[in-house]
Amino acid sequence: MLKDKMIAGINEQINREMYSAYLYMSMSAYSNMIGLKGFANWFMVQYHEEMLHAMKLYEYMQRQGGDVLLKAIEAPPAEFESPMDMFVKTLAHEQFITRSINDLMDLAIAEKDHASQIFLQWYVNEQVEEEENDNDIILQLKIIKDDAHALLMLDRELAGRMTTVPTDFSKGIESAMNAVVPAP
Ligand code: OFO
Repeated sequence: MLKDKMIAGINEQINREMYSAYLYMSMSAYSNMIGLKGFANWFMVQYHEEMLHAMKLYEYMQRQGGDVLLKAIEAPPAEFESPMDMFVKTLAHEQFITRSINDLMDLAIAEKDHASQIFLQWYVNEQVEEEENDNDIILQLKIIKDDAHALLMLDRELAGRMTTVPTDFSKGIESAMNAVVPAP
């Protein structure tokens, strides 16, 4: 059973994860538009990761008897200055999401909501990985600077990122996770 404050917080987090998906979908479209198909792939894989984040919250809420209340998703920016601009904005957004997850965890602790604390632990770990991935790519882009050849090499590398999360949630998260074939 979830308390009202936790229901409100999870509904807000569902919206933030959906915005994250929307933001990375927009960055994917922009990357395609400027000819960086590897970057476009990386952001589209990230879109799928964010949809999983939203769907896990959606399912947890329903399993706990809370009312899912979907809110309008804000429009993300459609244009960016450069690959570096996209990743700096991605990192800033992920740091915002980390703070949001930490606030939810603080609430779960204050409310003595043990089930939500265990559930949110997955997101706490996930945010460490998300920020690390963005920081790694920002460091590479700093080395690349204005070297077009090096940028295309990175683009080729990012083209290899595979979607390793489920994309069909019709039978629930667990069944979707079991259906995913692990990357070789
Ligand atoms: Fe990118 O971690 Fe969810 O939002």
